[in-house]
Amino acid sequence: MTMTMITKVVIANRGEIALRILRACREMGIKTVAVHSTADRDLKHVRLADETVCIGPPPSKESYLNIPAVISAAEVTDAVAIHPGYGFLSENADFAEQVEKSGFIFIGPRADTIRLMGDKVSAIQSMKAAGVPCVPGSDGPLGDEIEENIRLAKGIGYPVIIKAAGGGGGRGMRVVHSEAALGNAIALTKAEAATAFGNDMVYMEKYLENPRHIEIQVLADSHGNAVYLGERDCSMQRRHQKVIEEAPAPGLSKQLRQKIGEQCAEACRKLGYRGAGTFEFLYENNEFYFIEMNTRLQVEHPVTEMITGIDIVREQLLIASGEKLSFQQKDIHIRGHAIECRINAEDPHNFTPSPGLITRYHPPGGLGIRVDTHIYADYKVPPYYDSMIGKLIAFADNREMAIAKMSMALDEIVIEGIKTNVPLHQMLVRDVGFKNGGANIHYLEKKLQR
Ligand code: MV4
Repeated sequence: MTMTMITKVVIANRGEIALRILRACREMGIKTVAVHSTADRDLKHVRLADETVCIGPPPSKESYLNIPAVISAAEVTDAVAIHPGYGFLSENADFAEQVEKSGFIFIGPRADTIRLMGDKVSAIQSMKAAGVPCVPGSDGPLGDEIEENIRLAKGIGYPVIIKAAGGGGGRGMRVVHSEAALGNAIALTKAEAATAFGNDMVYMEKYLENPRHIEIQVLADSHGNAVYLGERDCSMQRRHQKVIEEAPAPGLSKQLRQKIGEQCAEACRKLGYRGAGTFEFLYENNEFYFIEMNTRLQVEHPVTEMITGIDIVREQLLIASGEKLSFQQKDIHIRGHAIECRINAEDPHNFTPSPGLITRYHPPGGLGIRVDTHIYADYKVPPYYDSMIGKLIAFADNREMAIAKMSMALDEIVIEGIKTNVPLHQMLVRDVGFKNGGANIHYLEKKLQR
């Protein structure tokens, strides 16, 4: 494996994660190039970067998703590597491939790994073969013969769920409760998938009614070493958007953590996985069921950093430069509890976006409080992008104390000029269902209905 000193990185993202990546680079003595749209000249990381390149107009398609524009920015600045952050081009296998073909390092997994995991059918087949527990299901794409599909569903047992191979993150799925509804559901999901993803392949799984969403963070180097950094519970969500994440998952035993963690790390070794990654599971009745793998840095990575003391972005940069992991599994210790609240520029009652000028901003602070945000007083939140403007992370010895800290921080933070979901978080951290821990993926939506 070749070692390449990464001396300059293009940050192909915006907002808080671009700033997060810039900070890691700066600590390591790596020069940074901020690429930005014309709407993003005032982003904090653009001001801090060593170099900046405007890559296009506000719409993401013409800027942050414009592959030739991003790669050109690396060329004109003579950068060594490109960090894609999350969203945008981060899980685009063609982008990763073109980055490497252009002579730059893609800070992430190999392009073929991204492609393998992007197809949910091949992802599940690979994981099953590598010993990761999966949801009982079709073990491959559904064929056109309805009799065969009926037999399959009967074997799995209703309810079943039909999912698009090209979907993921909640797109392209349909729950089926009876044999009578099966044929139509498959046809509809196929038709939608063909339009949405250009791929009508669908598969079938047992539908789990009340699972939690627990994910395992892994790191793997290019020398065959892989470790797991514990899990995160991301069950507190609305319409497939996570609202609060925490680590470790309430009530998960050390033994179960070690078992599922080892299975994920071993799968990384078998697959030749490289970089940071996340195995997404549904968790029900003390059992893990793999559903998808994310091949990127995730929004909620800070809760894992807080409980392990490992800087995940720094590790991504070291792995990309060809270094071996500097620690083994036995060196990784989980300590305390971390909770993250995603702060969105949105109406806390109807969830509509609320971009505009931030007239006043006072961050909270104190021991165990971390604020990952790019906002500042007089910053104008543009209307073109995701409404998340920052993350508030609380870390303490145990969950109860982390909740108390978070509650204080939410009462202390001042963001004026725009609406934010801080009031929603204030309500949630006082909610008995949240305080008890271990709520399932439907909890928040049901609570909001009441
Ligand atoms: C499921 C499921 C129940 N059973 N699969 C939604 C997002 C995508 N990543 C997978 N999803 C689900 N797959 C089976 N077999 C329920 C969901 C699901 C969900 C999963 C994680 C987090 C939030 C969710 C909200 C609704 C449904």
